[in-house]
Amino acid sequence: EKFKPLILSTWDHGMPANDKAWEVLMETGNLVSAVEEGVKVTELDMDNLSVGLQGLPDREGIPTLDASIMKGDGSCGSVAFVRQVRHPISLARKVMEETPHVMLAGEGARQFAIEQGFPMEKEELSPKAKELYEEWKVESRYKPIVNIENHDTIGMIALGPDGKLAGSCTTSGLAYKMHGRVGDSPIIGAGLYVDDEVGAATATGLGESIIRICGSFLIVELMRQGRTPQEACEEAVIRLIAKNSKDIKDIQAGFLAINKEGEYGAYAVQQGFTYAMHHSGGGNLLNATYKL
Ligand code: SD4
Repeated sequence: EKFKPLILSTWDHGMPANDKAWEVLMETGNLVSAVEEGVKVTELDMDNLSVGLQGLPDREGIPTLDASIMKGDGSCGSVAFVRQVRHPISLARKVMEETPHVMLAGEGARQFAIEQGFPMEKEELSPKAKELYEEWKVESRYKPIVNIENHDTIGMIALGPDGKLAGSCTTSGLAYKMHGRVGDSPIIGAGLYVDDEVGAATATGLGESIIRICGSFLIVELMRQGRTPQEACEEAVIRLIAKNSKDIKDIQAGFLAINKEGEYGAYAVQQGFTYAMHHSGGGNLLNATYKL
């Protein structure tokens, strides 16, 4: 099956995000704006506890955000460990378009946001995040758990009508992470990679396990060598399991890929990874196949 244009996003919240991205693509023809506006829907979704400032905080009770955006010509931008910014994906786009750099982190990213006129939000937990954080503090034990709220990053990849590609990825990262921890989502090649010559890939799940294998770059390179998107995602999961074998029962990670012909694939370590697809026939939610 091939679709062009085609948009894929991680998890159930990918549905409304894809709807928005599709609308922007149809109205403006701008693929980067489509993937930015699409995931901004999730950054504002108060029910999502893994994306945006409403997400679960780090151990100190502070929400810190990671995001990246990339075009198939190699342009990219990202922000990591940024505070008080409602739309880190838009800040990542500013890094891509307005600076000579690819990545800004922490206080420097926040200063750049102020300079660019982004409003600074109060550093307050959302009611739901506050409640869960207070519960967590009782034992303060950090253990990644498969497929619950702390795995809900949105990664979006899109193929435009002209065969060009773009992607975006945004997250509040793992719940109760150490202060300063950065995941895969803002790391170009880990959480997101896009190359117009080949295709695009994005990741969700335990960032450490994804960074270890340069997951999204790996998938694009496998597709370059002739694998289908599905085969490339499966190979990446096998590699991820091999490099993270000791704790694998507690790890979830999932990948999405599109090639420039409009074929797509999805695969996860464990059961439960859903993803949203949108093409000219409309949108639907699918269950990824999995290895364990
Ligand atoms: C991270 N990959 O920071 C992100 C978390 C995630 O769905 O995907 N949640 O490790």
